[in-house]
Amino acid sequence: MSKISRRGFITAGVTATAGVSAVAVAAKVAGHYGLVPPNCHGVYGAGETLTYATQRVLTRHTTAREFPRGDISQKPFANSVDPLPGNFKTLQQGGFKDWRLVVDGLAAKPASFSVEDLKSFPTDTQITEIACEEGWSYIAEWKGVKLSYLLDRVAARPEVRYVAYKSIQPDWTETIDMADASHPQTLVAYGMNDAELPVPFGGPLRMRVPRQLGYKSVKYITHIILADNLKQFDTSEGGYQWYAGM
Ligand SMILES: Nc1nc2c(c(=O)[nH]1)N[C@H]1C(S)=C(S)[C@@H](COP(=O)(O)O)O[C@H]1N2
Ligand SMILES: [Mo]
Repeated sequence: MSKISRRGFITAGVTATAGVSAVAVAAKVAGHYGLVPPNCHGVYGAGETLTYATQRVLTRHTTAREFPRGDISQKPFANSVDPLPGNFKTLQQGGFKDWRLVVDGLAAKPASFSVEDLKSFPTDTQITEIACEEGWSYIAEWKGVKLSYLLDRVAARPEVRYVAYKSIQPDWTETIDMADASHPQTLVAYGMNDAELPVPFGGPLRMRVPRQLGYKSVKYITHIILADNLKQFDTSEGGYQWYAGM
């Protein structure tokens, strides 16, 4: 995510609550079972490990809460974004007809999809809440195609463990593990509240990861990369947690 720094805000709380020694033990156990998130280090890191490991063991198969239509927020709040680059504006003027989502990396059949292509695939909708780490949230209906469908479509190789996705905004790349990438609620969204996804909310395409905090739901996505490790990606998250479960 972009370069805002509030390192340790959440993990400091977790660490304080759990007690440092208990957390350190949990971190050791988590390391043994492959449950250490990739940017974990130090005492804060141990706190993050505890959160991630707990979530992964207890909630791997759970779903984010879905809401009735009447709960959709009347005034959803679009968080501000850095100025969109010139190539975005050119694509926007063309009604996003030339927008492409490339899906490659560890895939037997890498592909490049237009928004129209994505709309021709099986459609999924969900009414979920997006929550920013800064404290606000809103509920909306998102429409799109399941990320898992795209993973199948490009024939993701069995060694894939992480999925990265990049925005046309150069600072915005995020990564998730397969528990979230193949989760039925993780969508590549092109619609919101029965309309095209508006630009302030990430149109024409955004990732929706409703089991994690808002910054994992990257807007204006152009590239999805399937990988077996995270070394080539920035997992510093601008000081926030890599695993932002909610
Ligand atoms: N490309 C891009 N994606 C982004 C952001 C951004 O600035 N640029 N902000 C993130 C953050 S911090 C949050 S909380 C959500 C906000 O989503 P919203 O604008 O629909 O409220 O988008 C996320 N995705
Ligand atoms: Mo956010």
